[in-house]
Amino acid sequence: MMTRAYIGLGSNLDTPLSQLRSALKALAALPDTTLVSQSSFYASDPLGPADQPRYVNAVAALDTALSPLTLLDALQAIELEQGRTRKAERWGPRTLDLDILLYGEQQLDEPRLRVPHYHMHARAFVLYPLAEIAPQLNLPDGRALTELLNACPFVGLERVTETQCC
Ligand code: ROI
Repeated sequence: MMTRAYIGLGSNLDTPLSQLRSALKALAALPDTTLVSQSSFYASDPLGPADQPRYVNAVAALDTALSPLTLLDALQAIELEQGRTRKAERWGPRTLDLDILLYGEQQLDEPRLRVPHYHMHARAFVLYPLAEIAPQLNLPDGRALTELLNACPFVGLERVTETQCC
């Protein structure tokens, strides 16, 4: 059985756009998984500590037979392969962040994994790329993505292409 999962991608170190491109290739190569679609890339100022580079974000849709925790393990392995190190600083810069935003209609609250992702409801750099690939989406709690977008202005987001970006 395949489940549609949405993955948030983010990077603000070591040429973020190429980090995201490599990560999308790695997602497409996951076992028992199909990369269904990917959003454009969006640049934005860091949320959290301001003394770090701008981020590039995107969202990907996967159809996967991996369980949520197996998928999480696979995403963390990709982060590590792309040079991510876990630093003490909370909300510090990173080469690659891969978050499970949604996993089908499931709501999970486990020590390692909370789904829907706990901050996605209010983050423009998650909601706008997600809306690009899944405009009709409803969250497991019944809220429509469009409703969340109405409460979250497109402020500070910039759609980027290869030539414009870091
Ligand atoms: N800020 C932006 N703009 N994009 C991110 O992906 C992002 N990720 C984070 C924090 C540090 C909260 N800020 C971010 O983890």
